[in-house]
Amino acid sequence: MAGHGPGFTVYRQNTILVHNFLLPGNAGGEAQKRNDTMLSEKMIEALNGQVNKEMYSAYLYMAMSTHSNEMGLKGFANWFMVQYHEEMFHAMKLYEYIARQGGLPVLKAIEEPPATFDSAMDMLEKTLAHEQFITASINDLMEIAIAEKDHATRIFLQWYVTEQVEEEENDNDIIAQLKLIDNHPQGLMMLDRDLAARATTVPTDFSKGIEAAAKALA
Ligand code: OFO
Repeated sequence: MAGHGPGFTVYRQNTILVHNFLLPGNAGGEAQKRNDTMLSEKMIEALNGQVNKEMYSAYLYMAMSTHSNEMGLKGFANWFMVQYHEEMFHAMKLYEYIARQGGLPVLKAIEEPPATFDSAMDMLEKTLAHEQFITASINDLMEIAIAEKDHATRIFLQWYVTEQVEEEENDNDIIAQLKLIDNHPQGLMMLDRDLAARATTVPTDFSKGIEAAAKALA
């Protein structure tokens, strides 16, 4: 009978739990910090901000993939779509870390990326500039973790510090090749063929969590 017995109690608890997660009034501020979390309020907010930046990165590279296809550069389109998957993985790793540490992941609006670009060089230069921005943001997160003696987060962020070196190196390599090509269509087509070979190496199914997804790939 509704309203009586253990079933009702469980239903009520679930309802309250769902409401705590979904009501807009609880979407930020104090609600981000649970009593049992190892993370400070400031750390949770900064990590949540990074989730948003990584999601924007994915969105930006998806836009560049779309534009590459429009330009007939299928290899560039592939390279950027692989990059999209990398960024989703970066975002999900952060999301899961916040939750595992007892924080509340808070999803904010993702900014609209540009829809068109002047050239392949324009896309790569904007990619590099964006990655430099992300590197600075990761460094800021690291500074917070160090200042707060949050060693778990400091060690977690180390992965991102290393990853950013690789991200910027990849972009610089392609920019160097584009400079050598100097707008010659034949060279551009050869580079496009090379970029078509890039394959996704990160997990793309996060339904069972990052660790399970990584194991499934191994
Ligand atoms: Fe997540 O490294 Fe690019 O943005």
